[in-house]
Amino acid sequence: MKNKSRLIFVSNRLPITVTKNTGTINYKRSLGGLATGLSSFHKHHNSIWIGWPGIDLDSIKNKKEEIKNKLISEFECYPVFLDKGDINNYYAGFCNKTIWPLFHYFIQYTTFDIELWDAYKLVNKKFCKIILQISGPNDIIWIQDYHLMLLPKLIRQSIPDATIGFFLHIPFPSYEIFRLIPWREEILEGLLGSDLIGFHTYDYERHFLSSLHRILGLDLKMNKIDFQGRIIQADCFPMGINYKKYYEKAQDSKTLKQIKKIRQETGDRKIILSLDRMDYTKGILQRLDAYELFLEKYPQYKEKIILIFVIGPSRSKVEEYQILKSDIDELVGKINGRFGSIKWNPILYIHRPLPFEQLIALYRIADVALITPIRDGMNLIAKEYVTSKIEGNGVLILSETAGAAKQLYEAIIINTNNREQIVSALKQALEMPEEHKKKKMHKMQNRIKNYDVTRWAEDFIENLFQTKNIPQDKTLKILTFQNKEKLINDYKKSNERLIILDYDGTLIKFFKKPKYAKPDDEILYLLKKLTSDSKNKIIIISGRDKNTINEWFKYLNIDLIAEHGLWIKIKESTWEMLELLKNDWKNNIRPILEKYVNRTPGSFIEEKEYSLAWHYRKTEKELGDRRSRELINILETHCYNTELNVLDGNKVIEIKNSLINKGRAIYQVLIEKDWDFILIMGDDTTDEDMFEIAPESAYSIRIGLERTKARFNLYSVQDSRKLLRELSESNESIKKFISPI
Ligand code: GDG
Repeated sequence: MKNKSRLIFVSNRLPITVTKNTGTINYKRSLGGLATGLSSFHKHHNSIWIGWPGIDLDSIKNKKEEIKNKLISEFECYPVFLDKGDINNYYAGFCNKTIWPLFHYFIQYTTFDIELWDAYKLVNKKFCKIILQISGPNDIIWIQDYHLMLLPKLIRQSIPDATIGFFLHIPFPSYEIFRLIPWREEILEGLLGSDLIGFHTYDYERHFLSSLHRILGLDLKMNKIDFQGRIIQADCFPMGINYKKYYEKAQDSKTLKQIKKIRQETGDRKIILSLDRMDYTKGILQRLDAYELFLEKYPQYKEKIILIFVIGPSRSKVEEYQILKSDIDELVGKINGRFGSIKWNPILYIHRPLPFEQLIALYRIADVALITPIRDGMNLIAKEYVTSKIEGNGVLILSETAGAAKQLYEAIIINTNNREQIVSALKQALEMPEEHKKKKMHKMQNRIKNYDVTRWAEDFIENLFQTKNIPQDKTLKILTFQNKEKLINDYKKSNERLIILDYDGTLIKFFKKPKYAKPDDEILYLLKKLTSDSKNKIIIISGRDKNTINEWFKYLNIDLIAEHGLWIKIKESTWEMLELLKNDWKNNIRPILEKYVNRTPGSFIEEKEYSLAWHYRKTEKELGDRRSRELINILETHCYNTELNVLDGNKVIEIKNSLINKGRAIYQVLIEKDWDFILIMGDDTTDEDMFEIAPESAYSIRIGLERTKARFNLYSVQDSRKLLRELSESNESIKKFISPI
């Protein structure tokens, strides 16, 4: 079973909701865009669904197994059971009090609470546990929505080769909003466990990419993200509906019966339909306000129109929703009181979920659908309405901040905050000539039909497969446990060992100012311990100036190479210049760098004896990257056909004589002896010259997950230190005590 490839949908809620009524367990289809949309796809594909069945574990403890078995056998649904605490802190908490308001730009309703965040992490782990139990090696895992943004990374950690897609159904907010979350890095890294990340619109996609760039500092190539040796893709896929189902249902005899019933209440008045789940993002109060103004401005419509105002109850335990509900009740009462008469209420208020037939009947009969969310990921109701208007005799009014507006641009597009505009839109809609309506409807219907929910899901999955075929970075080779064991064994067996270590980014992490990166006790202790073994020759090689390097390491019995190989100092002797160089070029290059310092806040020039460096680590990421590209272009033109070399380092551009490079600098020492163990570690492009020149048998390691000519990669400075510690402790013959410096 586990070898056969299946599609595993994972979402917070299963498409089946379990309820308990005086001891009896009931199973019914869940409402909501995602459940309704994907259910049809689920039924017709070799797929299973993992999610929460919507009931708390505490109330069904002794029925857990029974429910699980029924969900699996009848619906191909695997439950993740959540207890009351999870539901309060994860679902009602972090999901609905943090992510939902913030991603919809409602900062005023957003709570940042570490307890809720912990619950979110915990529940994502619970989902992961179930997925790991159920999934097989060939399965495709497709995770849905904002409740599970940490899940892709959690799965990836356990199944590195898994095929994982993620789709966000709500907007991804702009960087300025997203950055407010204290746990923004974890959320982005969680999502990056996926192979493909989908959004409804290009706007959401570009907000996401911009957050990756600005928060995680990742380099992007269009919509491709190069992260930890994997290529991840972000793209937009506007979700569709089950077109056929709505189109056919609109003509069904049961629907026609419902229409007759509705007509008994409304007479032949023109019907304006408003239908939402109770939510502050939906712009419900603004809509009522606009309707009130319409009635005031155009009294000729008195008794000729009716607003059928359907609100699906939702999240009724959350305070903001309770307040919204009472504000709506009050406003509806006010409008009906102000404009109504014995024969007519301008608003017919329905506060309950409607059976499907009634919903379709309303779609089919409504002359206007007034859909004006303040923010909405997509809004499937707009698409359902258009599809159900089989005669084309309706008008859609839609706000520009609903994802659907990007696709349904024949609608009358409004700004929710512009009351007057909504009023004019209503008038225009009510008076629009039939021919005109039909034309617009027809165009939108075709678009919805061509990209229905099946096509949408297939498109996503096709792209997921294609993403998997993107040549993943074969040059990235993490030093595995086995390789490391071999390295340590080779070290132990050898008698003539050469260890060449870059400093910044290899032995010590980066600091905002280079002078703060002084060696700490741990690294000095490790180096001292390694040098105390007479079989070891240790060289520190750095781009730094010789005085700093000397000052920091003068008490250690090691060789030093400074300024990328210009200077060498063997143990206690004095510094010697490896190449004889001229320096007059600096006068031409310095003014260029100075201009860039003035234009780029946070950048500065470091002047070394035989080189100039422009540092931009403290500059705002995007600006620094852009300026560095510009500067490199200018410098390369200047240095063309000279003996100068422009080095693109880690947040630094360095100009120096091309005769100086770390590879050339270590060449002599590499051939000086028949070394039986060589270890070379470095972290940036300037270290690549060493990796290139190293003999095949050498252990060359690049710190950080960049493509490299080195044989291996290690994740971080901690890992390189760990390796040095293990080497220093591996040799039993030098177990004597060495005091830390
Ligand atoms: C998210 C995003 C995005 C509503 N009332 C009744 C009822 N519904 C059905 C509608 C429609 C669905 O619920 C609501 O669709 P939305 O598009 O508004 O989606 P949400 O569930 O809010 O959630 C949203 C969507 O995901 C998909 O990606 O569009 O932006 O927030 O299908 O028909 N159905 C019945 N009675 C009701 O009273 N039977």
